[in-house]
Amino acid sequence: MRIAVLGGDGFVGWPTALHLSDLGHDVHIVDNLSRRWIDTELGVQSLTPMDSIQERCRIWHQETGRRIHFHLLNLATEYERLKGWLSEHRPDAVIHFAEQRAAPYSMKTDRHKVYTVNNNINATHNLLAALVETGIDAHLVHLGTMGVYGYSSVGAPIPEGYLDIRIDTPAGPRDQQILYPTRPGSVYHMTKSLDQILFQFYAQNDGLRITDLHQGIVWGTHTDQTRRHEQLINRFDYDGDYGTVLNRFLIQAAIDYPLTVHGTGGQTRAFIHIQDSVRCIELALADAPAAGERVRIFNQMTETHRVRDLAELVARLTGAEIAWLPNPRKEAEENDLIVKNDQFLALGLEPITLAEGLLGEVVDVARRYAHRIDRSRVPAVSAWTRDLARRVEHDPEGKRLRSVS
Ligand code: USQ
Repeated sequence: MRIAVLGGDGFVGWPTALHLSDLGHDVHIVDNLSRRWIDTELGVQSLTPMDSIQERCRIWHQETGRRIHFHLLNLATEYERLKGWLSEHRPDAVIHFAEQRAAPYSMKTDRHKVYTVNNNINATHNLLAALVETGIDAHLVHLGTMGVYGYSSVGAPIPEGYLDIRIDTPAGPRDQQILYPTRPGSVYHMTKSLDQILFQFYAQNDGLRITDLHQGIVWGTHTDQTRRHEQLINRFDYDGDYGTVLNRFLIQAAIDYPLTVHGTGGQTRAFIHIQDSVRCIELALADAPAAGERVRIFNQMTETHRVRDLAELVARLTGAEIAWLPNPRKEAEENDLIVKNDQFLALGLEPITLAEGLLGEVVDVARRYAHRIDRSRVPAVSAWTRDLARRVEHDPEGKRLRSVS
């Protein structure tokens, strides 16, 4: 298949492009390199040294003989170019990762909120409108998030996208399936919730064939393909905006930094290893809905964990200390989470669950590149509200205290 990977320079996009190219697909990365610009804005860099996208593609060709093509294009602002690109390349499938993906970044300031909404919603809508206009019958696979469901403890398992409901009508009770009501916890998660409505409309109105993957928190760094050459290494974020919880704990353990648990650590979240993430995309691609069918939704996760249990596990394995910090986010202190993921299991996914070996691998990567870490960028300081901002802990290491004692 000819596959366009929109956002193929990012944390999940890059290993996905490699995985699909390895399977023999003709892969085209379309990316505006915004993630690299955001690193520059924030004054941070990936823990792992990342080459330019052109260099990464050159190394892949050198190692495998396969070509991955790179196209510099901004989906959100260059609508006509996007349409022209689609007409020229006519992909069989489009994988859409091209959105700003960090909740803390989306909550930093009003400017970051506006950027995240403009970028994410325009990118998605431009793509949908362009697919209709060019008449390209590509299967669109979108990287959504488990966060659209929200984290209130409902007690019942979260279904894959649709909720069975019964409504009372004058003719008696009627059963229906509706999109699971969204309850986003950040502006970023809100954009993914809005995406769902855009997808619903275009599937129903224009028969676009769409799969939406509600992904959990990705952990790990290497996949089978990124291991093949040092310059194919994946990006790895550790900073307070882009680093995600388990990877942050592992890096913090590697550099002898206290594990930064927000609040009581009673937040339960869904997780998936990066290797399973790319495998799920392969499985979803092979299982496209037909034109006229509703959007197919998968829960792309393999297990759930409570944040404090993860911190305690990492502390036990590495001897790290835990810092219990005021939570910069407005979120439930404690929640339960039961999630259905039957569809991927039925398609043959064999989940990689949290194992000491894989956790150790991340700690090893972090130790190897520890010299690249700026400790002052580790604290999560983006607060969800002004009140919370006053309580944010800027110095979980207690460095200031130590320096005067
Ligand atoms: N947390 C800590 N300490 C930290 C960092 C985070 O306790 O140092 C807590 C947060 O308060 C939150 C939980 O860990 O309760 C998860 O935070 P996260 O940063 O790992 O994940 P999140 O902001 O939800 O976003 C990440 C990705 C996003 C993806 C989402 C999947 O950045 O792109 O959509 O995970 S999910 O969480 O299932 O919605």
